[in-house]
Amino acid sequence: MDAINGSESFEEIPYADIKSFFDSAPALGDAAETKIKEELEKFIKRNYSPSENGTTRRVVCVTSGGTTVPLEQRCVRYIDNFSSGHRGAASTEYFLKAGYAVVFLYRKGTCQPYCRSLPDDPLLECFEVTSESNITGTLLKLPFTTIFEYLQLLQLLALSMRSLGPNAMFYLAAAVSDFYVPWESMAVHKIQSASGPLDIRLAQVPKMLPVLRKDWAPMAFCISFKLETDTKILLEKANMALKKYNMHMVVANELKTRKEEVIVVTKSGNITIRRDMTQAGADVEEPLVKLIVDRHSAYIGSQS
Ligand code: 9Z3
Repeated sequence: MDAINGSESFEEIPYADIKSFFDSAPALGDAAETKIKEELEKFIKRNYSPSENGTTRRVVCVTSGGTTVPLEQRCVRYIDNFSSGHRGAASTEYFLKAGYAVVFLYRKGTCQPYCRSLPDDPLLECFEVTSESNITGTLLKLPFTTIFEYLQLLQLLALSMRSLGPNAMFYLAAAVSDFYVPWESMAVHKIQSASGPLDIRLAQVPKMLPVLRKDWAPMAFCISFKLETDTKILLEKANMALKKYNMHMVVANELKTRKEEVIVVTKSGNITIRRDMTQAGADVEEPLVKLIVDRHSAYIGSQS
């Protein structure tokens, strides 16, 4: 089997579950969807189309922060997935430095590129960008909150980036909910405490990674992250994700040590990346992004 491309057959993709997830998800809205599509098209054209400015940049979609699962349609309460967004924000800076154009798909209110060391001060929230998206020359920021928004945006993005072939990359550092309350079975109004203890049944979020690889952007270079708190199962789970979802690389990390060390799992072996403890301010993202950029170059070379 080809070590980089991976010519294994995909596991059975749950198309029916995926369709019902998207069909029942609250829509982003026609206006918002059109605006995002236009921005993406402009961004990709500006950075990728050589006729625009003479240079062709690779484009990476970095996802960052955790998704929420609302418990009520008029949401007062929700379940959250842990992620400060530090990994995504830091990695975005290094991808930009390496010459990539970055679409930063991030959870509202989490860590932003070039603002990583700002203190965690609620006052700073007042200065948060309030527009739906935020675009500069080589950085396009798109915010999400819920699992519904995140997956719809990821699909939109993947379909827009499909035309870039192997020059597109997905770096999926966001912490994505595994379980959710389907919209149609969700309480409309605030759940009342007078009714006694609350029983909630959560459905499984259908796995979108195999469909991203197979249908949405089949030529893109795809890196997913695997987070565990039990080190004993971390590598086994990361290996499973690599094979089951046909990822090019899976970055395995443990919650407690995630800022010190990650293990990059590939079909040709594992690579441990550690933060350089002798260097003040060094992080694990710099060597991680360097390795990934090198592997992406090899991948592009193998496709041409
Ligand atoms: C990660 O594993 C990220 O590295 C962290 C980064 C969320 C731990 P921080 O944002 O932390 O710097 O505070 N992200 C992926 C987590 C995830 O939900 N992975 C899924 C899984 O493990 C697969 S897509 O099942």
